[in-house]
Amino acid sequence: VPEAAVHVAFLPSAGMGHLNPCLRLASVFLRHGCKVTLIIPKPTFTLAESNLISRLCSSFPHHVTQIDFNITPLDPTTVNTANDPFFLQYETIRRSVHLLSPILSSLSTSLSAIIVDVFLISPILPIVEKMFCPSYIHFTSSARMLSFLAYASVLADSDPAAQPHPSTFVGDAIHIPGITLSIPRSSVPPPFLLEGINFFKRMIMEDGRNLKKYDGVFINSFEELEGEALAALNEGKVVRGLPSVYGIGPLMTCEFENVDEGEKGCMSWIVEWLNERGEGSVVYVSLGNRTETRREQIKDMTLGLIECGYSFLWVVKLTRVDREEKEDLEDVVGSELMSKVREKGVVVKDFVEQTKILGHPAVGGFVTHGGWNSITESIREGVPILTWPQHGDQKINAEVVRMSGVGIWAEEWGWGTQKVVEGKDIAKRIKEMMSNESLRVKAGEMKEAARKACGVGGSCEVIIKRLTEEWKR
Ligand code: BUP
Repeated sequence: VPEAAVHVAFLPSAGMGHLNPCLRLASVFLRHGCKVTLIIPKPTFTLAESNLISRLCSSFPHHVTQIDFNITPLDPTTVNTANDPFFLQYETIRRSVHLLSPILSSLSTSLSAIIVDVFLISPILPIVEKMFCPSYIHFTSSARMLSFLAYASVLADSDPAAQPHPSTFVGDAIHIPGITLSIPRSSVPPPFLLEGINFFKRMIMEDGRNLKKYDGVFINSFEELEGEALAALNEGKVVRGLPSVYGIGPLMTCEFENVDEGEKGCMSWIVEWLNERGEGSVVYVSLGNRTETRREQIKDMTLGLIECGYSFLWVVKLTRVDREEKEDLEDVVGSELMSKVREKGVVVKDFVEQTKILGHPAVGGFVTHGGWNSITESIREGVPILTWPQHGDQKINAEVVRMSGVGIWAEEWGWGTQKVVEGKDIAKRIKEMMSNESLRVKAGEMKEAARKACGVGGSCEVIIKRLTEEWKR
């Protein structure tokens, strides 16, 4: 195997929402003939993550090297992470970055570039600044969210007294220069508005500023979807001095993501079940990888799905971390309701191959929490979207869905973690998504634009070719 001229290192953080796009981006570089080194925080957090990493490494044995980054466990009681195991993992990785110094300095001279996950912007900066190669951030959310991150720290700097209390400078809405629709206070990620310092708030404050010290930002978005935000970021309207923001999306699902026949688990019968359904007749429901659906909501969700009248495939999470999943849906909703569920739909608790489901012709709509990967995966397949934000950046992403015309946002439901939405309201919104012809047309058009952007000669290829040529010099 000839030695590749360009060698790129990737440092992801935790959770499939970060790992999936990181490995897809790594695959883009592999397709362009680069060599890739993955620096993986160990132990990996979920089973889904470790399986995915193994599959990428075994698919490209000569071009991908994996280096373990052994993180030091933190005492959870010493960290303010709002009891979120994912936040605890992020914080653990952030506090372990000093252990990367020897690894990165030994790699430094052989690397053409290093691409670091958004959650590590500030902690890793002093280390990457000493390296001999350019460093980039991989931003795993929308360009609209990146504008928020970049601009919130400017707002905070303009009123240093208010820094510990962003509530005072957020006001009713954040008006970001160059972005037509402002971000209402109700869409701001909730931890940002809490009193006192927390993981998320600190990240926004510090990282927004430190972003400028990197050589660029990779983002899973594209012109037709978020042209205004991408232009505002790149033209210095949002914040002056930001590095280039490279819209290399929508990232494609890759061959290495295919699960081996023997490990397919529920996917084999899900595909068989979908094969028997009419085109565009099934609602796919998944509120993400990091969000367990609250007990109080599960019953109404079940009622809503039964009442909507469509067939449905519901991926339900009863606990946050997959290793802890023990109960069945029947234990939660009872056998009577469960028999009604079985008449119209299927419910699974396992990790599914989501992009395969979204790409199946039977799927006609997607009820999603609004994780940015889920949104872009749905867009790539032309599947209309109903967003039900649960936390974090998801309301900001939901606005992108609504503005682009490819889906709707049940804004009146608020955050999924706040109140119980009644079954009849869920059924009403699902019917609206499934029967709205203009959504379907717009989703089809956006699918075409997405395919062009990531196809031969598209924006992703143009950017990657340009950068890899620059790195060779
Ligand atoms: Br659940 C689930 N199968 O069963 P998001 C998720 N995924 O392939 P998140 C599966 O995980 P954050 C499943 O396709 C997407 O690539 C899905 O990322 C995949 O949301 C990823 O959509 C999930 O960005 O992350 O994980 O909640 O909250 O950080 O946005």
